[in-house]
Amino acid sequence: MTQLKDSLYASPVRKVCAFKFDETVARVFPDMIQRSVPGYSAIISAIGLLAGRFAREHSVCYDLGCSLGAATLSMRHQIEVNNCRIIAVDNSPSMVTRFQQILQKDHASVEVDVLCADIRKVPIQNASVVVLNFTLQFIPLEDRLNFLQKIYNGLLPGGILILSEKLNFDDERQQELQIQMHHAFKKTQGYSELEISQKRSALEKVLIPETLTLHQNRLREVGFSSAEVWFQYFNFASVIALK
Ligand code: GEK
Repeated sequence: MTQLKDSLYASPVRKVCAFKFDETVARVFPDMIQRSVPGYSAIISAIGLLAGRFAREHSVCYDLGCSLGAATLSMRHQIEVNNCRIIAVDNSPSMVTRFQQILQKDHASVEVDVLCADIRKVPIQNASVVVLNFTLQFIPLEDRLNFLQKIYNGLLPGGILILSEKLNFDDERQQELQIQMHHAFKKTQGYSELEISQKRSALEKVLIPETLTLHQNRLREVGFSSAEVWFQYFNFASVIALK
C-alpha cells in the first residue's frame, strides 16, 4: 500500500472540528502516527519482542485500539508458540477495513481476528498479552478504571499489559517544556506551526492525557503487581504492567 503524507491540518480552517478516526485519517495514518509520536517505531518493535517472550500456548494476545495493526503485525512475527492467536479490535470501520486488506498480504502463521467493536465491550479472556498502544487516552476518564479491571481479570497469571500513553505532568514548567519539546519534534518531522496548532485543537477534548503516577496507581489498584516505564520520549511513555 502506498504511504500517503498527512497534510490534514495544513490549510487554515475557520473552525477546527473534533478529531475522528475516519477514512481521511485512516488513509494517512502510518505517516501521521510516525511523525507525531516520538519513538513510535521503537515501541512497535518492542511490543513484538515482549509478545515473543510472554505469549503462551493456548492463549490470546489482544491489540486494543489496533488502528492499522502495526502492533498486531509486530507480535505476529515474533510469537513462536503454537495455538496462540491475536484478537485486534478497533471501533473505526475505516481502520478495520484497511487493516484487513493489509493482513491479506501478511503470511505469518499466527491466526489474527480483527473485530470492529468498542474495546470497552469486548470480553477479555485467557490473555497472555494485552496491548493498549496509545488507546486508553481516547477512553472517557470515568470508564478507565473498570476497563483496566476487565483487562486485569482476563489476563492469565504471569500475563502482561503494555500501556503506551501521551502524558501530563503535575509540575507546570515540566508540562510546558514537554509539550514544547513534542512540538519541536513534530517540526523536525515536517509539520508546520499551523498544522501543529490545528491538530492540537482537534485533539483537545478527544485525547485526554493523565500523569504517569495516576496511571501507575490505577494499574496497581486493579491488581497489577508492578507497572514500570520501559520507554519514554518527552511526553510519550510506555509501561509494562505485570500480573
Ligand atoms: C498502533 N494502537 O498503531 N474502541 C475501539 N477502538 C477505539 C476506541 C474504542 N472505544 N476509542 C479509540 N479507538 C495503534 C494506534 S490510535 C492512537 C492507536 C493515535 C481507536 C481509534 O479508532 C484509533 O484507531 C485508536 O484507538 C487510537 O499501535 O492515533 O494517537
